[in-house]
Amino acid sequence: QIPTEQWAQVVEKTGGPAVYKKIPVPTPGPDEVLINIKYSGVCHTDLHAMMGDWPLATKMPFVGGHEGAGVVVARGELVKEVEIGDYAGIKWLNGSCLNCSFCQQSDESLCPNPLLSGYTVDGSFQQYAIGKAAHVARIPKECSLEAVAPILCAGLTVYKALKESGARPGQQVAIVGAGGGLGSLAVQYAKAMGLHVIAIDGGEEKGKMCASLGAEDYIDFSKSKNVVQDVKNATPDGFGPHAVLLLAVSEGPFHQASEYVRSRGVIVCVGMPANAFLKAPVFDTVVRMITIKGSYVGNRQDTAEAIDFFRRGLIAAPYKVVGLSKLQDVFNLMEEGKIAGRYVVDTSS
Ligand code: 8ID
Ligand code: ZN
Repeated sequence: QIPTEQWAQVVEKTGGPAVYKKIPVPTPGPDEVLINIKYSGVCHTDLHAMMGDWPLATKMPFVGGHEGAGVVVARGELVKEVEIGDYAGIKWLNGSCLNCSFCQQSDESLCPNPLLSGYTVDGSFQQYAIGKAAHVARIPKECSLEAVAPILCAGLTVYKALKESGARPGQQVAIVGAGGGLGSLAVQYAKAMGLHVIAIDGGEEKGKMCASLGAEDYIDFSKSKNVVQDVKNATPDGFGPHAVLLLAVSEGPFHQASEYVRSRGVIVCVGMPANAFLKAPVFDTVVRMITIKGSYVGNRQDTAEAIDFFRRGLIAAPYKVVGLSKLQDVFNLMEEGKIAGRYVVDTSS
Protein backbone atom coordinates (compact mmCIF):
# COMPACT_ATOMS: atom_id res chain seq x y z
CA GLN A 1 0.00 0.00 0.00
CA ILE A 2 1.60 3.29 -1.13
CA PRO A 3 0.68 6.24 1.09
CA THR A 4 -0.24 9.64 -0.36
CA GLU A 5 2.04 11.55 2.02
CA GLN A 6 5.60 10.92 3.18
CA TRP A 7 8.46 12.39 5.23
CA ALA A 8 11.15 14.29 3.34
CA GLN A 9 14.01 16.73 3.86
CA VAL A 10 13.27 19.76 1.71
CA VAL A 11 15.69 22.59 0.89
CA GLU A 12 13.51 25.67 0.43
CA LYS A 13 16.20 28.29 -0.12
CA THR A 14 19.85 28.37 -1.18
CA GLY A 15 22.04 28.09 1.92
CA GLY A 16 19.52 25.85 3.66
CA PRO A 17 18.68 24.56 6.16
CA ALA A 18 17.02 21.32 5.10
CA VAL A 19 13.47 21.19 6.53
CA TYR A 20 11.99 17.87 7.71
CA LYS A 21 8.35 17.86 6.66
CA LYS A 22 5.54 15.90 5.01
CA ILE A 23 5.12 16.17 1.24
CA PRO A 24 3.06 14.25 -1.33
CA VAL A 25 4.31 10.91 -2.67
CA PRO A 26 5.09 11.37 -6.40
CA THR A 27 3.62 9.21 -9.17
CA PRO A 28 5.98 7.58 -11.69
CA GLY A 29 5.69 8.48 -15.39
CA PRO A 30 5.50 5.80 -18.12
CA ASP A 31 9.27 5.12 -18.17
CA GLU A 32 9.86 5.56 -14.43
CA VAL A 33 9.80 3.53 -11.23
CA LEU A 34 8.84 4.57 -7.70
CA ILE A 35 11.32 3.33 -5.10
CA ASN A 36 10.51 3.09 -1.39
CA ILE A 37 13.85 4.45 -0.16
CA LYS A 38 14.99 2.66 2.99
CA TYR A 39 18.46 4.21 3.37
CA SER A 40 20.35 7.03 1.71
CA GLY A 41 24.02 7.95 1.99
CA VAL A 42 24.87 11.62 2.53
CA CYS A 43 27.37 12.89 -0.05
CA HIS A 44 29.27 16.18 0.14
CA THR A 45 27.55 16.99 -3.18
CA ASP A 46 24.28 17.28 -1.21
CA LEU A 47 25.89 20.00 0.87
CA HIS A 48 27.23 21.78 -2.25
CA ALA A 49 23.66 21.65 -3.67
CA MET A 50 22.11 23.17 -0.55
CA MET A 51 24.76 25.91 -0.37
CA GLY A 52 24.47 26.74 -4.09
CA ASP A 53 28.26 26.30 -4.49
CA TRP A 54 28.40 25.33 -8.13
CA PRO A 55 27.80 27.13 -11.46
CA LEU A 56 24.72 24.97 -12.08
CA ALA A 57 21.27 25.80 -10.71
CA THR A 58 19.24 23.35 -8.60
CA LYS A 59 15.46 23.10 -8.81
CA MET A 60 13.90 25.02 -5.91
CA PRO A 61 12.56 23.86 -3.55
CA PHE A 62 14.25 20.47 -3.84
CA VAL A 63 14.72 17.17 -2.03
CA GLY A 64 18.43 16.24 -2.02
CA GLY A 65 20.07 12.81 -1.92
CA HIS A 66 21.51 10.51 -4.58
CA GLU A 67 22.66 7.39 -2.72
CA GLY A 68 19.19 5.98 -2.11
CA ALA A 69 18.69 2.23 -1.70
CA GLY A 70 15.24 0.69 -1.47
CA VAL A 71 12.48 -1.44 -2.95
CA VAL A 72 10.55 -0.84 -6.18
CA VAL A 73 6.87 -0.30 -5.30
CA ALA A 74 5.37 1.01 -8.57
CA ARG A 75 6.32 1.31 -12.22
CA GLY A 76 5.09 3.06 -15.34
CA GLU A 77 3.43 1.14 -18.17
CA LEU A 78 6.53 1.11 -20.39
CA VAL A 79 8.78 -0.41 -17.74
CA LYS A 80 9.55 -4.07 -18.34
CA GLU A 81 13.07 -4.55 -17.00
CA VAL A 82 12.46 -3.80 -13.32
CA GLU A 83 9.93 -5.76 -11.23
CA ILE A 84 7.87 -4.62 -8.25
CA GLY A 85 9.71 -5.87 -5.17
CA ASP A 86 13.19 -5.61 -6.74
CA TYR A 87 15.94 -3.84 -4.81
CA ALA A 88 16.96 -0.70 -6.69
CA GLY A 89 18.92 2.48 -6.14
CA ILE A 90 18.68 6.16 -6.94
CA LYS A 91 22.05 7.44 -8.10
CA TRP A 92 23.26 10.91 -9.16
CA LEU A 93 22.41 10.36 -12.83
CA ASN A 94 18.66 9.85 -12.48
CA GLY A 95 18.15 9.82 -16.22
CA SER A 96 19.79 10.79 -19.50
CA CYS A 97 18.45 11.18 -23.05
CA LEU A 98 19.95 7.82 -24.20
CA ASN A 99 19.99 9.33 -27.69
CA CYS A 100 22.87 11.84 -27.93
CA SER A 101 26.30 10.81 -29.18
CA PHE A 102 27.58 10.55 -25.59
CA CYS A 103 24.73 8.33 -24.40
CA GLN A 104 25.07 6.21 -27.53
CA GLN A 105 28.67 5.48 -26.59
CA SER A 106 27.83 4.80 -22.93
CA ASP A 107 29.25 8.11 -21.68
CA GLU A 108 25.87 8.85 -20.12
CA SER A 109 27.34 11.18 -17.50
CA LEU A 110 28.33 13.51 -20.37
CA CYS A 111 24.75 13.73 -21.72
CA PRO A 112 23.96 17.44 -22.26
CA ASN A 113 20.41 16.98 -20.88
CA PRO A 114 20.79 14.86 -17.76
CA LEU A 115 18.36 14.52 -14.84
CA LEU A 116 20.39 14.83 -11.63
CA SER A 117 18.96 13.27 -8.46
CA GLY A 118 18.72 15.66 -5.53
CA TYR A 119 19.66 18.55 -7.79
CA THR A 120 17.50 19.02 -10.91
CA VAL A 121 14.97 16.36 -9.84
CA ASP A 122 13.99 15.36 -6.29
CA GLY A 123 16.32 12.76 -4.81
CA SER A 124 16.51 10.17 -2.04
CA PHE A 125 16.11 12.19 1.17
CA GLN A 126 12.45 11.15 1.13
CA GLN A 127 10.62 7.87 1.66
CA TYR A 128 9.48 7.49 -1.97
CA ALA A 129 11.63 8.65 -4.90
CA ILE A 130 11.33 8.43 -8.66
CA GLY A 131 14.00 7.14 -11.03
CA LYS A 132 14.10 6.52 -14.77
CA ALA A 133 13.86 2.74 -15.12
CA ALA A 134 16.77 2.65 -17.58
CA HIS A 135 19.06 4.27 -15.03
CA VAL A 136 18.11 3.00 -11.57
CA ALA A 137 20.86 0.89 -10.01
CA ARG A 138 20.00 -2.81 -9.87
CA ILE A 139 20.84 -4.14 -6.41
CA PRO A 140 21.08 -7.91 -5.78
CA LYS A 141 18.79 -9.19 -3.02
CA GLU A 142 21.67 -10.47 -0.88
CA CYS A 143 23.00 -6.92 -0.36
CA SER A 144 22.28 -5.00 2.84
CA LEU A 145 20.45 -1.84 1.77
CA GLU A 146 22.12 0.36 4.39
CA ALA A 147 25.62 -0.84 3.56
CA VAL A 148 25.17 -0.66 -0.22
CA ALA A 149 23.77 2.90 -0.21
CA PRO A 150 27.19 4.66 -0.26
CA ILE A 151 28.25 2.55 -3.24
CA LEU A 152 25.59 4.29 -5.39
CA CYS A 153 27.60 7.51 -5.61
CA ALA A 154 30.83 7.34 -3.58
CA GLY A 155 31.68 3.76 -4.53
CA LEU A 156 30.75 4.12 -8.18
CA THR A 157 32.63 7.40 -8.53
CA VAL A 158 35.91 6.22 -7.02
CA TYR A 159 35.77 2.88 -8.84
CA LYS A 160 35.40 4.75 -12.15
CA ALA A 161 38.12 7.26 -11.19
CA LEU A 162 40.54 4.43 -10.41
CA LYS A 163 39.83 2.92 -13.83
CA GLU A 164 40.32 6.34 -15.45
CA SER A 165 43.69 6.65 -13.68
CA GLY A 166 45.02 3.69 -15.64
CA ALA A 167 46.87 2.47 -12.52
CA ARG A 168 47.73 -1.24 -12.72
CA PRO A 169 47.91 -3.85 -9.96
CA GLY A 170 51.12 -3.45 -7.97
CA GLN A 171 51.39 0.30 -8.61
CA GLN A 172 50.96 3.14 -6.09
CA VAL A 173 47.98 5.46 -5.84
CA ALA A 174 47.74 8.51 -3.59
CA ILE A 175 44.22 9.17 -2.33
CA VAL A 176 43.73 12.76 -1.22
CA GLY A 177 40.77 13.08 1.15
CA ALA A 178 41.07 9.37 2.00
CA GLY A 179 39.27 9.78 5.34
CA GLY A 180 36.04 11.13 3.82
CA GLY A 181 33.10 9.35 2.22
CA LEU A 182 34.56 8.91 -1.24
CA GLY A 183 38.04 8.42 0.21
CA SER A 184 37.16 5.55 2.54
CA LEU A 185 35.62 3.66 -0.37
CA ALA A 186 38.52 4.58 -2.68
CA VAL A 187 40.97 2.95 -0.25
CA GLN A 188 38.89 -0.25 -0.36
CA TYR A 189 38.42 -0.32 -4.15
CA ALA A 190 42.12 0.43 -4.71
CA LYS A 191 43.10 -2.39 -2.38
CA ALA A 192 40.66 -4.76 -4.11
CA MET A 193 42.25 -3.79 -7.45
CA GLY A 194 45.72 -4.69 -6.16
CA LEU A 195 47.06 -1.15 -5.77
CA HIS A 196 49.26 0.16 -2.96
CA VAL A 197 47.49 3.03 -1.20
CA ILE A 198 49.04 6.21 0.17
CA ALA A 199 46.21 7.91 2.11
CA ILE A 200 46.25 11.67 2.72
CA ASP A 201 43.86 13.42 5.10
CA GLY A 202 43.83 15.18 8.47
CA GLY A 203 43.62 13.92 12.05
CA GLU A 204 44.28 10.69 13.93
CA GLU A 205 40.79 9.20 13.68
CA LYS A 206 40.89 9.29 9.88
CA GLY A 207 44.45 7.91 9.95
CA LYS A 208 43.38 4.90 12.01
CA MET A 209 40.40 4.31 9.75
CA CYS A 210 42.55 4.46 6.58
CA ALA A 211 45.02 1.96 8.06
CA SER A 212 42.20 -0.42 9.00
CA LEU A 213 40.81 -0.16 5.46
CA GLY A 214 44.14 -1.20 3.97
CA ALA A 215 46.14 1.97 3.31
CA GLU A 216 49.87 1.27 3.62
CA ASP A 217 50.81 4.86 4.46
CA TYR A 218 48.95 7.78 5.98
CA ILE A 219 50.08 11.37 5.58
CA ASP A 220 48.38 13.84 7.90
CA PHE A 221 48.22 17.10 5.93
CA SER A 222 47.45 19.02 9.14
CA LYS A 223 50.74 17.89 10.73
CA SER A 224 53.13 17.20 7.84
CA LYS A 225 55.85 19.81 7.28
CA ASN A 226 56.22 18.77 3.65
CA VAL A 227 53.37 16.79 2.10
CA VAL A 228 55.11 16.60 -1.30
CA GLN A 229 58.25 15.01 0.15
CA ASP A 230 56.26 12.70 2.42
CA VAL A 231 54.21 11.36 -0.51
CA LYS A 232 57.34 10.74 -2.60
CA ASN A 233 59.06 9.05 0.34
CA ALA A 234 56.11 6.67 0.64
CA THR A 235 56.94 5.15 -2.77
CA PRO A 236 59.71 2.51 -3.01
CA ASP A 237 61.92 4.41 -5.47
CA GLY A 238 61.04 7.89 -4.18
CA PHE A 239 59.68 9.01 -7.59
CA GLY A 240 56.07 9.37 -6.41
CA PRO A 241 52.80 7.51 -7.05
CA HIS A 242 51.61 6.40 -10.50
CA ALA A 243 48.19 7.93 -9.89
CA VAL A 244 46.59 10.54 -7.65
CA LEU A 245 42.87 10.69 -6.85
CA LEU A 246 41.89 14.19 -5.72
CA LEU A 247 38.77 13.80 -3.55
CA ALA A 248 39.28 16.73 -1.17
CA VAL A 249 36.93 19.68 -0.93
CA SER A 250 39.69 22.30 -0.83
CA GLU A 251 41.74 23.82 -3.62
CA GLY A 252 45.26 23.48 -2.16
CA PRO A 253 45.82 19.79 -2.92
CA PHE A 254 44.76 20.32 -6.54
CA HIS A 255 47.82 22.56 -6.98
CA GLN A 256 50.13 20.25 -5.05
CA ALA A 257 49.48 16.96 -6.85
CA SER A 258 51.61 17.74 -9.90
CA GLU A 259 54.60 18.20 -7.59
CA TYR A 260 54.52 14.65 -6.21
CA VAL A 261 52.92 12.57 -8.96
CA ARG A 262 55.37 10.26 -10.70
CA SER A 263 56.64 11.18 -14.17
CA ARG A 264 54.09 9.87 -16.71
CA GLY A 265 51.65 9.70 -13.78
CA VAL A 266 47.95 10.51 -13.93
CA ILE A 267 46.11 12.99 -11.69
CA VAL A 268 42.35 12.41 -11.54
CA CYS A 269 40.22 15.30 -10.26
CA VAL A 270 37.00 14.18 -8.55
CA GLY A 271 36.34 16.54 -5.62
CA MET A 272 34.67 19.81 -6.58
CA PRO A 273 35.54 22.62 -4.13
CA ALA A 274 33.55 25.79 -4.85
CA ASN A 275 35.17 28.34 -7.20
CA ALA A 276 38.39 26.34 -7.44
CA PHE A 277 40.93 26.31 -10.27
CA LEU A 278 43.67 23.91 -11.21
CA LYS A 279 47.23 25.15 -11.43
CA ALA A 280 50.25 23.17 -12.59
CA PRO A 281 53.65 24.24 -13.94
CA VAL A 282 53.65 23.85 -17.74
CA PHE A 283 57.38 23.03 -17.80
CA ASP A 284 57.05 20.09 -15.41
CA THR A 285 53.84 18.86 -16.99
CA VAL A 286 55.65 18.69 -20.33
CA VAL A 287 59.04 17.28 -19.40
CA ARG A 288 57.57 14.84 -16.85
CA MET A 289 54.69 13.88 -19.18
CA ILE A 290 51.97 14.35 -16.54
CA THR A 291 48.29 13.75 -17.32
CA ILE A 292 45.63 15.78 -15.47
CA LYS A 293 42.02 14.77 -16.04
CA GLY A 294 38.54 14.80 -14.52
CA SER A 295 36.23 11.90 -13.72
CA TYR A 296 32.48 12.28 -13.20
CA VAL A 297 30.44 9.45 -11.62
CA GLY A 298 30.18 6.48 -14.04
CA ASN A 299 27.87 4.82 -16.53
CA ARG A 300 25.37 2.01 -15.94
CA GLN A 301 27.94 -0.72 -16.52
CA ASP A 302 30.36 0.95 -14.05
CA THR A 303 27.48 1.03 -11.56
CA ALA A 304 26.83 -2.69 -11.97
CA GLU A 305 30.56 -3.47 -11.61
CA ALA A 306 30.97 -1.27 -8.51
CA ILE A 307 27.97 -2.98 -6.88
CA ASP A 308 29.36 -6.37 -7.83
CA PHE A 309 32.66 -5.64 -6.01
CA PHE A 310 30.47 -4.92 -2.97
CA ARG A 311 28.33 -8.03 -3.46
CA ARG A 312 31.45 -10.20 -3.53
CA GLY A 313 32.44 -8.87 -0.08
CA LEU A 314 35.47 -6.94 -1.33
CA ILE A 315 34.25 -3.53 -0.12
CA ALA A 316 33.45 -2.74 3.50
CA ALA A 317 33.87 0.88 4.54
CA PRO A 318 32.57 2.30 7.82
CA TYR A 319 29.28 4.17 7.93
CA LYS A 320 27.04 5.49 10.69
CA VAL A 321 23.23 5.33 10.48
CA VAL A 322 21.02 8.16 11.81
CA GLY A 323 17.38 9.06 11.17
CA LEU A 324 16.47 11.12 8.10
CA SER A 325 15.18 13.76 10.54
CA LYS A 326 18.83 14.34 11.65
CA LEU A 327 20.14 15.25 8.18
CA GLN A 328 21.00 18.85 9.09
CA ASP A 329 23.26 17.58 11.93
CA VAL A 330 25.13 15.46 9.38
CA PHE A 331 25.60 18.51 7.14
CA ASN A 332 26.98 20.47 10.09
CA LEU A 333 29.57 17.77 10.85
CA MET A 334 30.44 17.52 7.15
CA GLU A 335 31.03 21.24 6.87
CA GLU A 336 33.53 21.00 9.74
CA GLY A 337 35.32 18.05 8.09
CA LYS A 338 34.55 15.87 11.12
CA ILE A 339 33.11 12.80 9.37
CA ALA A 340 35.35 9.74 9.02
CA GLY A 341 33.70 7.60 6.34
CA ARG A 342 30.03 8.07 5.44
CA TYR A 343 26.72 8.86 7.16
CA VAL A 344 23.64 6.98 5.99
CA VAL A 345 20.14 8.20 6.86
CA ASP A 346 17.31 5.79 7.70
CA THR A 347 14.10 7.14 6.17
CA SER A 348 11.88 5.52 8.85
CA SER A 349 12.85 7.98 11.59
O1 8ID B 1 31.58 12.42 -9.94
C1 8ID B 1 32.25 13.10 -9.20
N1 8ID B 1 33.33 13.72 -9.63
C2 8ID B 1 31.85 13.25 -7.77
C3 8ID B 1 30.94 12.34 -7.20
C4 8ID B 1 30.63 12.46 -5.85
C5 8ID B 1 31.20 13.48 -5.09
C6 8ID B 1 32.38 14.26 -6.98
N2 8ID B 1 32.04 14.37 -5.68
C7 8ID B 1 32.68 15.45 -4.90
C8 8ID B 1 31.83 16.07 -3.83
O2 8ID B 1 30.92 17.02 -4.37
C9 8ID B 1 32.90 16.69 -2.97
O3 8ID B 1 33.35 17.93 -3.54
O4 8ID B 1 33.76 14.87 -4.20
C10 8ID B 1 34.04 15.67 -3.05
C11 8ID B 1 34.20 14.77 -1.84
O5 8ID B 1 32.96 14.23 -1.46
P1 8ID B 1 32.82 13.39 -0.09
O6 8ID B 1 33.80 12.30 -0.05
O7 8ID B 1 31.37 13.09 0.08
O8 8ID B 1 33.26 14.53 0.98
P2 8ID B 1 33.78 14.35 2.51
O9 8ID B 1 33.23 13.10 3.11
O10 8ID B 1 33.50 15.65 3.18
O11 8ID B 1 35.36 14.14 2.36
C12 8ID B 1 36.27 15.15 2.01
C13 8ID B 1 37.60 14.83 2.69
O12 8ID B 1 38.61 15.72 2.17
C14 8ID B 1 39.51 15.97 3.23
C15 8ID B 1 38.57 16.15 4.43
O13 8ID B 1 39.27 16.04 5.68
C16 8ID B 1 37.55 15.04 4.21
O14 8ID B 1 37.92 13.83 4.89
N3 8ID B 1 40.41 17.08 2.92
C17 8ID B 1 40.19 18.42 2.83
I1 8ID B 1 38.47 19.34 2.99
N4 8ID B 1 41.31 19.12 2.55
C18 8ID B 1 42.28 18.18 2.42
C19 8ID B 1 43.68 18.26 2.14
N5 8ID B 1 44.30 19.44 1.94
C20 8ID B 1 41.72 16.90 2.64
N6 8ID B 1 42.46 15.78 2.56
C21 8ID B 1 43.78 15.91 2.27
N7 8ID B 1 44.38 17.10 2.05
ZN1 ZN C 1 27.56 12.01 -4.48
